[in-house]
Amino acid sequence: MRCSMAICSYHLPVPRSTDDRSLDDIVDKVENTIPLTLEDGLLLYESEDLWTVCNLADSVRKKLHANCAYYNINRHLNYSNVCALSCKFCDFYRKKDEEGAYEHSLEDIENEAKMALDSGATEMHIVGGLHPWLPFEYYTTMLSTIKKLAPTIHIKAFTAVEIVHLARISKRGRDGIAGISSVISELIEHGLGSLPGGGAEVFDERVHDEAFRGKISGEKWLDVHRVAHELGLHSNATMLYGHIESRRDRISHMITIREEQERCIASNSSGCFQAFIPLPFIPGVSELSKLPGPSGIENLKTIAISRLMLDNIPHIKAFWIMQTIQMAQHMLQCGADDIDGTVMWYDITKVESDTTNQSQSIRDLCRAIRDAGFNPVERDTLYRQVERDGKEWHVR
Ligand code: V47
Repeated sequence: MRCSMAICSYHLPVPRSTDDRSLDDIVDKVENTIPLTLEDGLLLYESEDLWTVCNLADSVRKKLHANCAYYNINRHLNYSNVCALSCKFCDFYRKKDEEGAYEHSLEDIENEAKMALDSGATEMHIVGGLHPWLPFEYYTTMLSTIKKLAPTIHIKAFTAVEIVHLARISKRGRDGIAGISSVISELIEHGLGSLPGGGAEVFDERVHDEAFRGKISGEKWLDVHRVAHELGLHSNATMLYGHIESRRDRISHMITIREEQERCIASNSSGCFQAFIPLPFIPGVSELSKLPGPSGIENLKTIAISRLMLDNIPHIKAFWIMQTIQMAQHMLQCGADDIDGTVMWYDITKVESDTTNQSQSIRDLCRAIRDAGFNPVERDTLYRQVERDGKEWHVR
């Protein structure tokens, strides 16, 4: 089958592996596109029939995307690791003047944009810590510098947490919707193209207070994305799992995202959530480093269950940097349809190397996707198919 972004209408019966019939009701619901409940989500997690869970998710994924699996040519940029917050799961942040603390100059950022352009990238994904002293102009100049040098590159930047921080430092007020709207509008004028999904963590108050007190609440995170959608930006949503949250917290988080997307679709906002990205907790040298992080099976289940719970989100991303490329291949067979891109430098987490130099060549990404049994499709940030001739590209 040729790959296209259109939703495919063919129907695959779900193959079953065992005599266990406990998932029958859920299979029925999925086959009849009935949204799953919190209890359904928990039953899927508790089931030992991983094969059925994954196959069910694969059947949904195939209905949406047939045999296509998406990747992009991108460059991640972490402009500073200095952060006013001290989230317990994070081993990226540093305090100002602490060893290893950095902030990139606008010259560095210009060089990054040149390298992105030279590599034929379609996207720069830019996030950083909540820097206590960088002025708002640093962020707007960053965007306009990149846009001037590389107007074709889509800038996906700033988590909802950073947006609230920018509203505060630009004296628009920390909490008001008007301030958030005004800051996003100004960033759009300077070249912002969409919001990444970071900073959502898990929307549970107990977990928030224990592991990332001081960060914006779940409601505030949703407010920022709602405003961005109303202003015409698409965005993503993440979930950081495998630390001190429960499976119930994860399913509630997914249902909250699904409800927000429902509202978004019903209100005819010009932007919506495009992808959901479950992020497995990577202990590193964070304050929670004694925890083991989620197992491979938990990771597979979480991807599959995300696909099943989030029936109104088009894409489920297995972010290869955090999942590893090998697990991302398995995940393509369990509900994921996207593995992110070439990346190049990534500083927030490190799984397989000690350095920020974490990249995959286009050839290796495509090989991994083909090896998993799918057709690699290069997409831009908005999931439009890219036609490429070396560094030159256009969307279909
Ligand atoms: O917000 C921080 C998470 C996020 C750890 O939108 C950690 O396309 C695991 O949001 N272990 C940033 N996760 C990454 C992110 C993202 C990644 C890829 C694609 C997209 C997208 C978004 O990483 C943070 C936080 O939730 N994070 N520390 C950790 N130790």
